Amino acid sequence: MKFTRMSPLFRFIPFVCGLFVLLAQPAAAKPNVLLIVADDLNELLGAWGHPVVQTPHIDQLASEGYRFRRAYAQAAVCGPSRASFLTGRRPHEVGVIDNKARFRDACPDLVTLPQHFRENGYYTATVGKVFHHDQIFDEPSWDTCDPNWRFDEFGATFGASRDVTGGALPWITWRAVEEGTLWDDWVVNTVKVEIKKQQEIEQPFFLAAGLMRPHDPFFAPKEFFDMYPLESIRLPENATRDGLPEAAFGSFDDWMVEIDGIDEQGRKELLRAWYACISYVDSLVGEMVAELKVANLYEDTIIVFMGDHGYHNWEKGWWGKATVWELSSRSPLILKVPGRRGDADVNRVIEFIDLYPSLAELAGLPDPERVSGRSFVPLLEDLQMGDAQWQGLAYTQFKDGLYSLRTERFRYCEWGKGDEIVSALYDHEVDPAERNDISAQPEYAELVEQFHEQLEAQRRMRPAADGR
Ligand SMILES: [Ca+2]
Repeated sequence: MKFTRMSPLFRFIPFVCGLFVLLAQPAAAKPNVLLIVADDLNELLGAWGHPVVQTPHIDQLASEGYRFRRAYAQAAVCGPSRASFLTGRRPHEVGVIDNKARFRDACPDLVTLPQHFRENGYYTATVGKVFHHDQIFDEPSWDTCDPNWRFDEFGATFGASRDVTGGALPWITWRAVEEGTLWDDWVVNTVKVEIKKQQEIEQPFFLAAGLMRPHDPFFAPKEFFDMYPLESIRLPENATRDGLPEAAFGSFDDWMVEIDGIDEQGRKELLRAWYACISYVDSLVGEMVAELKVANLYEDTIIVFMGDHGYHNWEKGWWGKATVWELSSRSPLILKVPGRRGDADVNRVIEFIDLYPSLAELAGLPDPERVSGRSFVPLLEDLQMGDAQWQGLAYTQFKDGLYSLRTERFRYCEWGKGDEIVSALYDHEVDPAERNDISAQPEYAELVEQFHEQLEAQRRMRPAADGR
């Protein structure tokens, strides 16, 4: 397990910047930051009230921090969501609306969330998938990155498994593997080494850990499958596409045919594997938090635990992400802040891009420049804050064809392009499952027009011409 350092010269620059900042300010202890991003994580968590899935470590962390009940990703797929919340800008603003684009191509000189901490005296390190795949090691962002992570599981020692589409969609495979043989185990072991190292480093740290689960393939150690006997698995209600527009599922026609063909047994096996993957993630979160406590750093560290977008587990007849409904757009966010209350729900609508200015404020850093998110710290100080002080509004998109916005009460969706756009409006006060489209009702015509204009403005966004 080799941890690769950057060149000494490269490390010297932030050190000098950090020294300047330390000299320029009165000495005040800065909190450390541990950012844990789980891939495709949805709300099947004990702390979110799920009756079956066991997540004791995440629940404990949530009980010591804030649970954001309505936090929304700006894109319903990995790369654009991460490029967005790690820069504080919307997908079109950083030129990343699919998993292939790179934000440095459109905005070579922007300052990312970890980079802002680094430029203000923090030591920054990343392990696993935090930025998307080939952007994992974004040089301006990190002092340290281990380059060995790969998006595969070739090292796993396999046990029982099944590809429930018979080879048609190899990603829809579950496996019960031998303990300690997955990449996420490597991520956590590497994070532990980093945490131990912090005891010797004077600077505060910003440490980011990217876990691969519950993302497909649905591999987890056998012990987590054993927690959920197959006969106890119940498929969700609302598991049909009846009455929903085809356009809402984007360009997944081929996948849809195969996914529709999975029988009830296969559906239950996949849901069981999802439960196992989330409980596995929970155990890894527990390991990292425990290591912080052993290192006597827990009390001084802001901990963020989040997904990168949500996921459908058969709801609306879909197994996957990349819709712009509630289930793909919303993802759990837990925030533990030293010296602030715990066991609190934040119920207002926030966007993931709000995280960047919020963490900067909580750490006492200068406000970041050009971010489109806004600090949610005022919400932490007044959990009952009303509409006059906080107008909840969240945008989510998939590529350039699926867009939606969420207010405190409504979700409005547009699918398709130009004259082909299909739209829907859902009232969450009476329709949290988003089944009853009310967009054609005359009393909502004005609202629909307003929401349409807001989505048009989203479509028109582009990166700044100066590359910053
Ligand atoms: Ca993801």
